Order: sequence, then C-alpha cells, then structure tokens
Amino acid sequence: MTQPVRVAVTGAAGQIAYNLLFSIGSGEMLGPSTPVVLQLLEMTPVLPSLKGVAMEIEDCAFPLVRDVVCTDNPEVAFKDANWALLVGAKPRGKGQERKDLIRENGPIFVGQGRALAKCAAPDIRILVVGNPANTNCLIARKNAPRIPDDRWFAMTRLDHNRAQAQLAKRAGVPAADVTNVSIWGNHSTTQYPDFLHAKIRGRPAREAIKDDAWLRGEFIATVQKRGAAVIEARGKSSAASAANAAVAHVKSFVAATPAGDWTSAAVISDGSYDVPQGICSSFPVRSNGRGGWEIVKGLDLDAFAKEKIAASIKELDEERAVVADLLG
Ligand code: NAX
Repeated sequence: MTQPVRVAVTGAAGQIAYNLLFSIGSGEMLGPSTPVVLQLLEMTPVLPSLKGVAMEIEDCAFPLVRDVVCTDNPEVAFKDANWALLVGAKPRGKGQERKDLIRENGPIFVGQGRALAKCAAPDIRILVVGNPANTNCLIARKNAPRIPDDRWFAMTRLDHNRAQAQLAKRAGVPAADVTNVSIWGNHSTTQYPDFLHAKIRGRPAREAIKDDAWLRGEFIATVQKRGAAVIEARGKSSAASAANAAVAHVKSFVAATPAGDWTSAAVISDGSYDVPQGICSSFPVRSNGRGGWEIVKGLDLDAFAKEKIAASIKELDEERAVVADLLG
C-alpha cells in the first residue's frame, strides 16, 4: 500500500488554510492515489477553532485522509513531514510598517526552521506563504542548515497566476493559452512580472498584445498591487486564490514542468541573473518531476527588466539586513 504523504500546514485555522486543507484532503494537490496525513499547527488560543476545522475535514469522509493531527507544537506538526506549508503569520496591522511586520513574524520562522531541521522527513520540501514570505523563508532556511537549499520555496505562484490572468484578459484568450510568465524578486509591490518572455498561443505576448505602454505600465502595476486591490474590494486579503496557488505550486514541483514552459517560485539564489547567492528571490523555474528543479537559465533581460529586478533585490537585501540577527 502507498505510504501516506505527511503534509504539515501552519496557520491551519486561518482563512487561507480553510481553503487549502480541503484541496489537500480531496487529493487535488497530491493526486487521487496518494493518501495523506494532515499535521496542523496553530497558536494555543486558536486550537478550539482548529478543532472545528478538523471536524469538517472528518465530515468530508475523504478516502485519502488517513489522519488529522492538531497541535500547537511545531515539533509535533513537522514530525516526519514530507511537505510543510508555512501559512501561519500575523497579518500586517493598520498603518504598520513592513519592517515592523518583518520583525514581528521573523521569530516564528526561527523556531519553525529549527523544528523542521529536527523532526521533518529527509525528503521534506517547504513552501512559505506567510508574509513577508521571501524573508521568512530565508530565516527558516538559515535556522535549518541540515535541510538543503533546494527544498525551500516562498510562494510567488499567486503573483504568477495573476500575471497570467491579466495577460489572458487583455488578449481575449483563456488563461491556459498564456505560458512562460515569470515573477522575479520579492513577493511585494516591487516584484517584476515579466511580460518579455511570456507567450500567448505560442507567440510573444508583446506581439499578441501590441501595447508596450500597457505592458510596462498598467500590467505591471496591476499585478504588483493586486493583493491590496483584493483587500480594498473584499475587506479581507486573498484567501481562496492564495490556497489555489499553494496547491498549484506543490503540483508543479511534484510533476514535471510541461516542455517549453516554466513556473515561478522564490528560491534560494545560486547567483543566477546577478541575484546575490543566498537571497530568497523569485525566478522562472522548471521541475523534473523527480524532486529536482532548476532556475531557467539564459533568458535575455533588457535594461527595463534588469532595473526592475534590481529594485526588488535591493528591497530583499534591506529586509535581510532587518533580520540579520535571526539568520542562524
Ligand atoms: P489569517 O490571519 O486568516 O490566518 C493566519 C493564521 O496563522 C491564524 O489562524 C493564526 O492564529 C496563525 N498563526 C499565527 N502565528 C502562528 C504560529 N506561530 N504558528 C502557527 N500558526 C500561527 O491569515 P491568512 O489570510 O490565512 O494569511 C496567512 C498569511 O499568508 C499572511 O501572512 C498573509 O499575509 C499571507 N499571504 C501570502 C500570500 C502569498 O502570495 N505569498 C498571498 C495571500 C496572503 O496575503
């Protein structure tokens, strides 16, 4: 019988998790023949609410769910975990500076990094969703030296999907007809959504859209500020689309990337494209479907793209300086 995959989810009573856990339980994330054990982490005062979520998972009678563990102890949640989806973090308060949020959430990822190093399965892969995702990922990574660089991801798949959807809408085609989208840099308003290499039905997006002013202006700004626009409209931050992106991220790294295409994820830089080694930055990446992946190499970046990416890397460098004492 297939061994269950152990999936740890933090912030498991939060709004993203409420949309995520049922996709994992149904088999959407890991496939219809992979049993799962859900290992759910929450803060102690939130455990009663998490119990309610666990009851709802039970009430789905998912054939693939072998067990649901609810805990406030990271070492229990990460025990033998094969995937850890680190969603739990405090949202930015009203008027709070990004730098203060980084200082507030950073320590969570020190403890979780250490617990992952101590307890997770040898094949652990980690996706950080909680913001500021890139820097939180870097903190956890630095506190888990035994876990190799290539297991760590911060989520930029939602930004990737947003860019794909905006290009599709502008071109009047279904989203699936848009390929080779990529997000570079930080999961923040400095990110660079790359239209230069994007394709629409196999043709360069610039040729299909024929409006460079829109691509360089409104397109980029819409993707960069989409999170804030959703909060403005909904009164709450993106949840279902974030959960959908987390599922898509995991699927993309479990399966091989379709020939000629790529996806986006923030990974520990190997120095590609002049992004300093060791920084957690988003790149176009390809998975081989056997646990391995690589940053797509050899893409030509024009002066405009280089300038945008450099601005985002500068921000990541500044964030790294703010948490220097937490980096193991
Ligand atoms: P919620 O506030 O609904 O849920 C967060 C949950 O995390 C809460 O239940 C809280 O109790 C729990 N939590 C806090 N500290 C914890 C800890 N140390 N251990 C375990 N659990 C802990 O937020 P939600 O809307 O679910 O968003 C979660 C995070 O995702 C936020 O940081 C948010 O900013 C971030 N996002 C990241 C996105 C991305 O693309 N990377 C997009 C969506 C979202 O904004």
